[in-house]
Amino acid sequence: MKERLQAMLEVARGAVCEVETEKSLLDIRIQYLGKKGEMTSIMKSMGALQPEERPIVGALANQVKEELEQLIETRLADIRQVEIVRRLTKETLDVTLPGRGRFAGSKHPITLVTEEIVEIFSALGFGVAEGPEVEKDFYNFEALNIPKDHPARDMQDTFYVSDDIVLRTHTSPVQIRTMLKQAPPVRVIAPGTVYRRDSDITHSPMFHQIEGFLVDHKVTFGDLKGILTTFINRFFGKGVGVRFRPSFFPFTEPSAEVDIQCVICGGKGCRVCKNSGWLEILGSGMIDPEVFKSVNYDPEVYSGFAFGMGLERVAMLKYGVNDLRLFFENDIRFLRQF
Ligand code: 2NM
Repeated sequence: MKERLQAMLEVARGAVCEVETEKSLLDIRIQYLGKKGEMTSIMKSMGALQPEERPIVGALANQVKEELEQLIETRLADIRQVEIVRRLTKETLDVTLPGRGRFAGSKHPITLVTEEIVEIFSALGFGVAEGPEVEKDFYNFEALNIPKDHPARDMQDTFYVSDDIVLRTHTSPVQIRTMLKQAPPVRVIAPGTVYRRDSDITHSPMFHQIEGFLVDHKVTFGDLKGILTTFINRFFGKGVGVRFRPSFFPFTEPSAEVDIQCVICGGKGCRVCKNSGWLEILGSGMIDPEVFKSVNYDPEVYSGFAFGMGLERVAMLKYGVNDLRLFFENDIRFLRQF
């Protein structure tokens, strides 16, 4: 029995010394000291000893058990120490490196197209003007030759704050305010938020526009075509097809809508251009003499053109966004792509 204990201790000592990992050391502990381990089985077989031998062998067994436990503890500490040294040499941390940048936010696509359009018109000599979003009926409608019974004034389309005060339905009131303050020559664009009583998958009650105008002596429809074609070539790319189509607005005469060749299908016809090959992107025209009269410009002396465009539509075409609602939901997964 004594020999068996001594022999077991020697074998275990060898195994503990050879082992390299914490995992295999713990396996050894189970093998010798576990419930079904060798130590336990030796302890159990002590019942077969002579009664006078039992205390002697029992004391030795306890001694061997303790020594075994001690061996394993020491080896475990060694293995852990070796592992720490290994990690310290292998894993390096350069504390002089600059920190990783956090996502700092990005500009909203509507902001991006606004900035780009403002940039293009600035290069063409246009200034930028802003005005109130809560506007007097006079600036929003009356001065723009939109008579009291015009469909655009219908309760359907306009948010009325009171009888005389509306949420502006376009940024044209900014042009009116500009003309009332400033004599020609004048060229200004007005970016901003506008409001209409319209809400479905393709209409938001709040959206964004840029309108612009230019007034001077002898401004012609040719000037309008030149400026707007230049703008389109710079914004959508040189060589994109442009066409001017007769239209009607109360504040311009003649009026034209401006189409570009479909940027999705290249003019072949697709779902986005409803198989026409063309996309409407601008309204425009020569400012009506009635508008000049409301701002005390002499229509016999001056002429000018004006135009307007919806920024959500332009942003959808430019960035290939197929759902208007994405601009207003402010989902970070959408916004951080710009
Ligand atoms: C458009 C289309 C055509 C326009 C006219 C004026 C003003 F005040 F000068 F008369 N501002 N904006 C205008 C003209 C706007 O948007 C579709």
